[in-house]
Amino acid sequence: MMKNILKYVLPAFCILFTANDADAQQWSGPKRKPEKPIEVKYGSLTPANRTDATMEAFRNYGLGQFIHWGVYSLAGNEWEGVSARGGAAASEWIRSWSGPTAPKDWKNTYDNLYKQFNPKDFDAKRWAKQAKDMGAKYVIFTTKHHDGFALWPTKYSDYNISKSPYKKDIVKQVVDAYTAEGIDVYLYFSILEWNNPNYMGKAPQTDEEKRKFDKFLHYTRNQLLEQLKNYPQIKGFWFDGTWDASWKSAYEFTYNLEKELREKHPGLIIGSRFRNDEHGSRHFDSNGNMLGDYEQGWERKLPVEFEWLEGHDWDAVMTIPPNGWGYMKDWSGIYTKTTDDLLDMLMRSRSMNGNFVLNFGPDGNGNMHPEEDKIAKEIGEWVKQNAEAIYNVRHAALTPSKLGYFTQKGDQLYLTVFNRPVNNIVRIAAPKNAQQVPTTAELLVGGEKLNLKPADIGLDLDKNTYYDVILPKGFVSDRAFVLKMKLGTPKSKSARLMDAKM
Ligand code: FHN
Repeated sequence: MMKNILKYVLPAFCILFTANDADAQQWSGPKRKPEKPIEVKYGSLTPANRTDATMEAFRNYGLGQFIHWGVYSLAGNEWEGVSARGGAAASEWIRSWSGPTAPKDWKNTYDNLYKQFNPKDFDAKRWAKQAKDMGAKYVIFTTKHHDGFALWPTKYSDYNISKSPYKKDIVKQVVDAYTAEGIDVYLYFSILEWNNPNYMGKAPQTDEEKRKFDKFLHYTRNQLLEQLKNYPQIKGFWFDGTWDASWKSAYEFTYNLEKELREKHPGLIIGSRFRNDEHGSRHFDSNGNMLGDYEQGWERKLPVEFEWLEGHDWDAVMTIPPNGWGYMKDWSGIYTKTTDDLLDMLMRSRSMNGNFVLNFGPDGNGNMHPEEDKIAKEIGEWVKQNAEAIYNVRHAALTPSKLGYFTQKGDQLYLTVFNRPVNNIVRIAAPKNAQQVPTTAELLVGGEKLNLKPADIGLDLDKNTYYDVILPKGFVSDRAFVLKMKLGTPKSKSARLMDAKM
């Protein structure tokens, strides 16, 4: 048994996790910086914190939707009643299913599945309407995942939607429907392709390997230019599968490709996952400068400290199940995030200037999982009521609250309370030297004015002053609620208290 786990199951997980392990440290603390600057020729192509309208819009999105859809959705993480759990790293990775539970000749079965791809219920307008009702301002859509199956009729590979019974261009329908709803579209594009004979994980060594990989690079370039031409409304690309040594070795090509894409499509947004510098540094070049327009490594994780972000734009992409981006028929026996969990993550992201992107994995017919439908509806109801605290807001320079998350717009301060105090007094801490402190408070929903009073609790060595907002008697809320406060100059300095003598 153990032998089988080592032989079959571990490699599948290792592909997914070692790939990301090397970069993992980037996302859980301050960024690494060399002691002395290093010469970097293939570094960032755009200024830090772009100020153009497209990037400003990105900053203000707040909430996004990710959709993983493809041939893997037909399987739903199982095949003929046998679950792929434990045998494949994630539902959209089911092609790499291995070990004792894997069906016989599985890869071959998978590679022929597209011949059954005929999603009878697919209606991009319905998805777009749902996303709009949820409050999403942008969508990231998988045009091609690691299996290489293209959901648009690409001229550069036969493994594409036009060869399936469905035939029609799915990417076009998604781009058009979401754009019509006022939702910006970003195309997810996996560089890595499992069944492309010209793709390889290792850096090409021999002339033959170099020739093949070069072909692959040009194929990738062609597909990207094709997407820009076919779908000129898109705002950006969301790249994935860029961690292999082969892609990393092509830093000159990828540098020029990024330049070309940007020239062809002014304003295009590309995250930090696309390419690396000549020293192999991904996301950030060897001097710690970001490679791309925003941090693209917050995948199923969120920053703990605002300072870790060093002022970069960023988004976090999140699954509802623990992992698994493509459709999973069976959600039993695993913890799936609740609406409250997700709203907490949304507001945590917003409090640190990030966007929160929630993933959906429709089934092979084009229907969302019923639980996803429910969550989207619940999120939408909450977001609609509390929109002011979510969109067009920035990080507030106040002492972080254990009760929830601050966001700010001009002199309006919002505290989204997730942990309601038992005494109904929401205590807000402002640094003693703060130029702006809360002066009035109300409930965002309903606008009821609340009593706000300074609370000079006189704790020695304390760097804060406090403001207590009293919740009305009988106030009930079955989800997080937002306090809206007006910021103004502090009315009086708190009395200088005598230091304790010990
Ligand atoms: O391997 C993929 C995975 O299947 C999924 O697409 C996620 C989404 O961010 N990206 C990769 C893992 O980092």
